[in-house]
Formats: sequence, structure tokens, C-alpha cells
Amino acid sequence: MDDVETYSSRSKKRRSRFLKFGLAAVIFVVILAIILGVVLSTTARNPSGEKLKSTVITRCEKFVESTNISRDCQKLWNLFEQAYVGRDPCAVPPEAYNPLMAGMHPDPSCNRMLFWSKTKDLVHDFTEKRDCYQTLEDTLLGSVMDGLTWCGKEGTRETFTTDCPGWTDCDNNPVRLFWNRASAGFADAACGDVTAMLNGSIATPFSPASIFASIEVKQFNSTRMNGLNVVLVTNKNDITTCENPSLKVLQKELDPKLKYSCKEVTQSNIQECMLRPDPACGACW
Ligand code: DVN
Repeated sequence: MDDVETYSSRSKKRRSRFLKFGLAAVIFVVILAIILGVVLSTTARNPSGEKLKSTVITRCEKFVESTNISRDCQKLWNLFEQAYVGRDPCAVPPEAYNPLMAGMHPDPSCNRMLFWSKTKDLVHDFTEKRDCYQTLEDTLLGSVMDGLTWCGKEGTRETFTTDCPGWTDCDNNPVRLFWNRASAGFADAACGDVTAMLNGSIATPFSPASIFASIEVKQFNSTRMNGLNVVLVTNKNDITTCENPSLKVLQKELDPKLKYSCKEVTQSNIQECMLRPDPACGACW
């Protein structure tokens, strides 16, 4: 009897241990399934928002790594997202990006700052081949957001990268407001001798509707800046020169304490110069 009793009590113990283990395993699997469900449903619900977040943070981390400028990339995302999320994409308040600009202030490179208007491709080709100038797109915020599109919608905390208003669909859209605000911040921080590359192949190189004219020039501050050197990029048979009336308007709009110069430079000269590596950053104009 004892042996039988011992045997049956041992098998009862084994059965209860097995049941306990089985129950624990089931609970673990259920919890894991819930967690996975939440994660997948969030990502699945809004893959484009997740992709934008990952792009922004990855670009930010690469910038921080390559420049040794320390910035909190998660904080950058949070400050950026709160500017547009949950808002009508055509009614974003102009001050929406102020916390982002304050939290991620520009790191201006005095005497190397390069503004531009209607010369985007040439300018970025130039700064890519010759690391001698800093455009807005070479700063943390400019490099992180360059080429991206985003918006929010009322009643949801999600980020969208499609079906967002285009640049001209409405003034207060998230993308256009960002670039206007970032441009103002970059111009306000402009220091030393500043350069602007303008387009000598158009009738009004200084166009009043441009960001350069309507926002940046108005922010230039003579307590930090010495002057503005205009590089007017021309091609053969161009009729626009540094005497162009719109450039006279530019001079008038500039703070009189700022020095002003203008030089006509052919596009081919600039393109040849940028192909000649020069760590000393000798002038291309
Ligand atoms: O100094 C530069 C730089 O600092 C930037 O922040 O602002 C200045 C350039 O702006 P800008 O003077 O208005 O010059 P652009 O060439 O007229 O416009 C600059 C950019 O704004 C364009 O290249 C557009 O960007 P994209 O689409 O090429 O990445 C955008 N933009 C301006 N007007 C637009 C427009 N995009 C679409 N439709 C429009 N009407």
C-alpha cells in the first residue's frame, strides 16, 4: 500500500507541477500575443507615420555623429511632431514650430553661411562637392527635413506622409510653415560675411515672393552680420546683371549698417571650380 500510495502521491505532484507549468506557459503566450498585437496594430495602422519618425531620428543621429554637435534626437522628434499632429493641415498656427526651433537652435558657421534663391540644385551641388559653405539644408533641422512631406489631421494623433496639402495648396500647411520658420531662424542667426547665390538667368533674381526676400533678408541682423555678398549666377546671353532693378530693391531692404557687394559669376566657372578639390576653400568667385 505504501508503495502504491507513494507512487500515486508522486504522480499527483507531477500532474500538479505540469498543470502549473502549462498554465504559466498559456499566460505567457497570451501576454506576448497582446503585446505583439498592440505593436503591430500601431505600426500597421500608420506605417507611413512610423517610417517618417524613423527617417527623422536616423538622419538626426547621423548628423549628430558626423558633426559632434550633441542633440537629443527623440526630443527633436517630439518637438517636431507636436507642431502639426492633431491639427487641420491647412490651419497650423505660424508659431507651432517655435518650441522645435528653440529646442534645436541653429549652429551658424559665421562667414560661411550661404543663402540662395532659384538656384537650389547648383547650390547643393556646390556645397556637396566643396565643404566650404553652410546652407540651411546643411544644418540639423534643414538636413533632417529636406525632401520630406508630412501632416496631421484633426481628431487623430497620427502622422501622414500622403494626402497632405502641397506647397501652394494653403499657406499654413505643416511643410511650408516649417521651411518658413526654419529659414527665419537660420537668417536671424546669420553672422559675419554672408553669401547669397541668386539666379542671373531670370528677370528678377531678388523676387519679393521668395523665402529669401520675404523672410530671410528681413531677419538679417547687423549686430551679428558684417555684410551680404551676392553671387549672381549667369549663363551666356543672360541679360540680368548686378545692376538689375530687383537687386537695387535688395540693397534698399538691407540694414544700411550691412556692407553689400554683388558679383556676376558664370555657372560654368562655379561648376569647374567645385570640381577642383580645395581643402583651403579658395574662392570660386
Ligand atoms: O535661402 C534659401 C534657403 O535658406 C531656403 O530656406 O530659403 C531660401 C530659398 O527659398 P526661395 O528664396 O523661396 O527660393 P526658391 O528657389 O523659390 O524656393 C526654395 C524651395 O522652396 C524650392 O526649392 C521648393 O522646394 P523643393 O520643392 O524644391 O524641395 C520650395 N518652394 C518654393 N516655392 C514653391 C516651392 N515648392 C513648391 N511650389 C512652390 N511654389
